[in-house]
Amino acid sequence: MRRDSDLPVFAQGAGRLKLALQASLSPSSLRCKHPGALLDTLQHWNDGYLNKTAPLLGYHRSLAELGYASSSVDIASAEQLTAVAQVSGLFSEEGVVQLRRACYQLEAGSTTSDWIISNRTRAATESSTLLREMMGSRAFLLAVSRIAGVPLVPHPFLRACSQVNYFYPPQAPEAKAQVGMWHTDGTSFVLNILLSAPGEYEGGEFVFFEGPNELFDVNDLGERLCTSVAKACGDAVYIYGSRVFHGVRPLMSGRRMSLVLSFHCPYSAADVNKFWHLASDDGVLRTIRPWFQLKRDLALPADEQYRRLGIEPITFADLAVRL
Ligand SMILES: O=C(O)CCC(=O)C(=O)O
Ligand SMILES: [Fe+2]
Repeated sequence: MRRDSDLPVFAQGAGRLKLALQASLSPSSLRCKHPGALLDTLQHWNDGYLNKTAPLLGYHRSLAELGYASSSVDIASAEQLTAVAQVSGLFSEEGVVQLRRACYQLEAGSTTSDWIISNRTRAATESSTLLREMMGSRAFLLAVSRIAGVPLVPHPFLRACSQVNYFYPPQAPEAKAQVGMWHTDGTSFVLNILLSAPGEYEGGEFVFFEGPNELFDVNDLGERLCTSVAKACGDAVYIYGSRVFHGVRPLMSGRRMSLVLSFHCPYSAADVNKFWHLASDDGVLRTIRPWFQLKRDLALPADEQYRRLGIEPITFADLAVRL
């Protein structure tokens, strides 16, 4: 019988500080290296990999419906911003096939750690032509922006922007199960794309807390514990990651693969990423320079951010087509 507290909660406060210091001491050669072009399928992105019709949103809650009175970005209200949405049919069949291929190939560059997600390949856009071009595609960004409720660009913090997660059951009797601990993300606009089919694994449910962060108590989740119904390969769960506690249950068998993409709203310099969140992953020293670069990138005008991507700006008017 599973209990609500089966999943551990990721370290908060002083515990996270400790992780940051530990991460600072681990030699960088053992940590995630740039995996290199061998991991690249060299497949180009094609907007035909998106479905022609708008994706279907199943379960949908705004930040206001989740219990937040205000939004953390000045340009949108808590009513406008999506907190959680189940998304199906975003990609065409061929799109799912290509995404799966690209993410399988990136597994050779994955590393295992005791961080929130045990086994993953970070900065996936750096190693995959397909993912890099997809994140730069206006059609893709527009589709995600409509789900989110605000115009988006890829998150400028490269290592936080794209990640492929690989979950397996424990490989030996004593081994720890790979899980996604209960956590909130360092970024706010997050698309979690499931790239395994239902028959390929057991367990591994994406769970989330249907309430504001301040009510989250792992020992008393009650009615607010929700399990995502995203099941088919290519389905996704969009979340306002910094304000929705979520996690992935341990696997009983098989393999579960997911692609997690983070975005930023370029019309607001507000960003919830915390130095200590990033440093708990990478170590303090390795976080300092990218941190200051992030602050500079966030301060750029929206038009400039879109110009750098080489696409026409996505405006609030473009979002008017409601899904
Ligand atoms: O694998 C998933 O579906 C979600 C993982 C997650 O929450 C994360 O990478 O932050
Ligand atoms: Fe997450």
